[in-house]
Amino acid sequence: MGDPSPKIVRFPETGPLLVCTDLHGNLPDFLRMKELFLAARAEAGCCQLLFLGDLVHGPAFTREEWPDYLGSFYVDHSAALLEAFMTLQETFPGEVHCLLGNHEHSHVGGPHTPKFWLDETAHFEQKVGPIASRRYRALFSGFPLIAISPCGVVFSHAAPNISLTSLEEIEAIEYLGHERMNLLTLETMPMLGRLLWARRCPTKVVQRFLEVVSAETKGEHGVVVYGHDIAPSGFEHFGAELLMLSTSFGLDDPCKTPARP
Ligand SMILES: [Mn+2]
Repeated sequence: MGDPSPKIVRFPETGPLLVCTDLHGNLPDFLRMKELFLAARAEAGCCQLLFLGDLVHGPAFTREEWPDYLGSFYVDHSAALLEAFMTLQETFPGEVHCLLGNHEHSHVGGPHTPKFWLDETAHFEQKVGPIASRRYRALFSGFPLIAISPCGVVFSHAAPNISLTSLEEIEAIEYLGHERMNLLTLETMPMLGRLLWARRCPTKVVQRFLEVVSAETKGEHGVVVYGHDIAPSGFEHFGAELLMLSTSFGLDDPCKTPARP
């Protein structure tokens, strides 16, 4: 049976859209986005807020142990961040979204992730307990995979290193049953794996991806914005088609845009 949750978010024609990625339990960064969202909403009368996945699973170091390569210090507040996200989503229905990241997928059918703990999927569920784990799995199961804005931008968690022939292929993706996915070579990964794990993407592949999206939405889509990786200056672009926004960790606070007051 197919998953009934839509895998594609389609944004309205007008209004501001705020995008942020890979918070990995960084609650102050989430609250900053919330503040910007509320301000933009008050000014414009509407606003869309999009996270590109990996809300959860943060570093487990004390301030003393914190390595330089992880950027500005923060404490992992993954569960509190999810609670704040759900509250915001309930308060503003249809305006707050999060794409599925590989870290959320690890709770609903993907391979368990070993970034900051040997098995941080099991670690997180053990920490929050079975009742909260069930709620969070239900939340993650409903996360979409890509978002499309009529202004010409498409959003995904990782680089869209997939050969897409129709958007229906994305709608048909199932999250369950990928626990043993081979993460070592992209070639062996299914479409879902590539959408959640690819760090880069050849120009021809992203151009083809954008052609398919443009043809099916009768739009002119020229850019894919994604996250999943560290860009020390906050963002990085590859050619004209790919814009990567950095993860929260691995980056000093002044390099996060817009800058904190
Ligand atoms: Mn990721």
